[in-house]
Amino acid sequence: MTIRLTVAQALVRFLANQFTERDGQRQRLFAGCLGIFGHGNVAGIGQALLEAGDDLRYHQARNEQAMVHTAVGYARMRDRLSTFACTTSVGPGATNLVTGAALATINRIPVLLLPGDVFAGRAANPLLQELEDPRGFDVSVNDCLRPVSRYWDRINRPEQLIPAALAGVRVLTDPAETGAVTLALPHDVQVEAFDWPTEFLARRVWRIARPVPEPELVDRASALLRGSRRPLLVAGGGVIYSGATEALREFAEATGVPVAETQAGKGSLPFDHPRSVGAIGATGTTAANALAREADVVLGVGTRWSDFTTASRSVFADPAVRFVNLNVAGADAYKQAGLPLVADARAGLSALGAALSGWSADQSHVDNAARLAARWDAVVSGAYALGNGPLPAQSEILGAVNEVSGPRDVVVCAAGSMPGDLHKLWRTRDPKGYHVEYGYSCMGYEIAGALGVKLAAPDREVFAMVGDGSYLMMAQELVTAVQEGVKLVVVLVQNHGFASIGALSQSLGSGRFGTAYRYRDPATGQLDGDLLPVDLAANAASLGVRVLRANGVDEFRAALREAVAAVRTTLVHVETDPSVPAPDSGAWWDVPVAEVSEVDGTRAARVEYERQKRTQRRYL
Ligand SMILES: Cc1ncc(C[n+]2csc(CCOP(=O)(O)OP(=O)(O)O)c2C)c(N)n1
Ligand SMILES: [Mg+2]
Repeated sequence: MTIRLTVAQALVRFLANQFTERDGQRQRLFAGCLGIFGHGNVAGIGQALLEAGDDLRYHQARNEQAMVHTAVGYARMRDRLSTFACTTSVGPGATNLVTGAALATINRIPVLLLPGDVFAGRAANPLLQELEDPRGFDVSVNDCLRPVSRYWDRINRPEQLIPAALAGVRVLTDPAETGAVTLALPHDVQVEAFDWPTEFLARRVWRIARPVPEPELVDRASALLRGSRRPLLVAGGGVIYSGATEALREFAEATGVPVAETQAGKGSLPFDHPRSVGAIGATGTTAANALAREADVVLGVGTRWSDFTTASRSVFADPAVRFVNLNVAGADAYKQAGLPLVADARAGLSALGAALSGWSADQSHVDNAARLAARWDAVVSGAYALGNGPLPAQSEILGAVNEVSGPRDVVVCAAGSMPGDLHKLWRTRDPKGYHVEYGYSCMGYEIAGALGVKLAAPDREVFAMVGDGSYLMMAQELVTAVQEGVKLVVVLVQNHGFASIGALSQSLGSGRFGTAYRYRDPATGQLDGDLLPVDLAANAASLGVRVLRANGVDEFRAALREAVAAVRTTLVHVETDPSVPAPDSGAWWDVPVAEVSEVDGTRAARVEYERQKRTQRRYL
């Protein structure tokens, strides 16, 4: 049996019929298709979406990069079991996807990208917006998407769609391989008709695997832990995506091993769980980092050991430290010369828990961890209530959001000084309550990503935490939120520039050069004049959202309550003092400093850099 459809119609029908299943729960793989139309997709995928209607609902975005962020926000919130497809025109619409694709792939979040591509038939090339590479007409700007995609293909003939679509969905639904998948669609091929086998378009259910670890390696891991005196568990995003938070809690309660969390893993345990020691690494707590420094065996679960997590390979300081890595991706499981348990986090934790039955960590170690965690908790309380004036410190704003938000609500952030402050200070009460994109830390993810989070979890309040820099880079999806009737609470923290990079610059001896939003001063020739008169609150209001301006923490808290009570997207604008950092945890981050310089500050920073550099290890 065959059915005659265009390539675009067949693809849309195929996408509408893909499902995932895990633990007996089945859902559509594609909740819909985000898109912006141009000549490269309007008559192909656009026409097919028109015919498909609610079988694959179309959502109009404002910017192609932003729509990938929205898809990522959605897919992460749905633990990677469901996502969006993203359709673009040819040329600039397609290359706008590159940043979003990199973000998806680095964070291991599934997103399907469908950029239009140049004529496969080449009847009238160069097409408007075609690169026209003189070395060969088979190259187009879509080749930029190859290194940032986990599967990339170009559909030059209709029948190629069958193996390409199946391969693409396999990658999207493979927890170890997932990321951005790109199917580039030449716009003449999109509208070509073909007789498709109906089996290709029939409902297909992709079972999300929970691979189990090798029993022999579980025994070896268990022996390592049984012999440890100061074990530490580091929970990464894999714990949450796998739905392993309950298994983790049982493991931690049975063994007493303290649990630290990466950015993506924050929320693996509630902040006040007796075994929780909070964030680890460059933006960690003093508790987790003190335990890391002394740890003899570190059990990493679902973490890819980024530089922030390891404080650039300096925080695990015991020369004899050994790692056990429970990870569904082999490449991560073998890092830090770890004992590799290549397995699903939930399956692996229960296997390891069973092998450790009857064992628990030394009581003195468990008590020490609890004491350190309590000490950090008091530091957080202090940071929430600094009473800084005349402008509040950022930590007070985060404290107010934490207080006003409900336990199941979600905080979303990505770049600037807030992700680090949130990692240290946010009191997470629900596994899905903390959503900081720190794989790519991409300015502009905040609002677009929050839109995806809210689409995935309409029953939760979603707080998008946006710095003025991130806002200026990408705020336009507020219009999409208004259009779709999706309610967000946006907290816009105005500190007149890149406070995070300013502080980094200062610490490296470069005196905040080029990081504030200030006029060029004709006298100095530098960007150190008066503050720019930008009014981002007025800007947000012009996009159709409700705006509340708050001065100080009390007004901010009241405005936030009003925003929570509102039915439509509301932005609360607050100015903060960029000079007050979050409490320090003493961990390092490797940012190389100039080896020779005329600037005193740089030379001093270089001395300190070389000192820190000596604390870096290789873990061989
Ligand atoms: C797309 C992108 N460009 C550049 C950077 C580098 N960067 C990281 S934070 C930052 C400044 C962010 O400014 P803002 O949103 O105002 O937050 P603040 O630092 O003031 O807290 C920059 C430029 C980035 N992360 N993403
Ligand atoms: Mg700023």
